[in-house]
Amino acid sequence: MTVSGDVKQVFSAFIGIGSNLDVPKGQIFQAITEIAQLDDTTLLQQSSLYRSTALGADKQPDYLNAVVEIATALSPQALLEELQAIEHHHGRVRKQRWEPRPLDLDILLYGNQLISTDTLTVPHPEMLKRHFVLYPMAEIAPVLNIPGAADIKVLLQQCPMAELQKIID
Ligand code: A4P
Ligand code: MG
Repeated sequence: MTVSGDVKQVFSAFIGIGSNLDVPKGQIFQAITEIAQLDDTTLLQQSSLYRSTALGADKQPDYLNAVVEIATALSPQALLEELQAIEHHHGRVRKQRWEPRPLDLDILLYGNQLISTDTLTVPHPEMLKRHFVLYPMAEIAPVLNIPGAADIKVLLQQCPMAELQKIID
């Protein structure tokens, strides 16, 4: 007997979450709940929260950041669109790059794929040098290769924790 029908392939993906407006801790926990409720998606792991000064902008509130790992059968583009819809629910209005925001969701990794389209670059191009991405990611995935780059342990050695603070509740 043959079994027919679509079999959806499931990938592990890492999502970077950032917020520096409107009670960032609440924004991040709510976003994690919403990510966990996406179709064809399961939340696997979530990091602690990390506080850091806003990169690339003067006089902005500090950021809180976290990283989650999901298992998803959504395509990379479908996942991006779902994450942008969540950002939108959280009152994110895009005006200019690197402005303060209640919620920023970036696809850091999608399986071991290298993706370069008009709307999506994965691995996220800035992640390799950002302490607020690498430390929470290493907390939940200490043994991980970043496709096209290096093992996360090597990247951490090149990226001091500096003023990044892990928040223990
Ligand atoms: N896009 C391309 N690749 C991706 C991806 N892998 N994940 C496109 C998500 N989006 C991706 O993003 C602009 C476009 O990038 C999207 O339309 C999507 O098609 P955006 O979220 O609208 O704009 P943005 O976030 O202002 O710009 P960008 O370049 O994504 O900024 P980042 O890299 O997100 O940085 N300081 C601290 N301490 N912590 C932070 O989290 N974040 C930023 C923003 C600046 N400073 C920070 C932090
Ligand atoms: Mg972004």
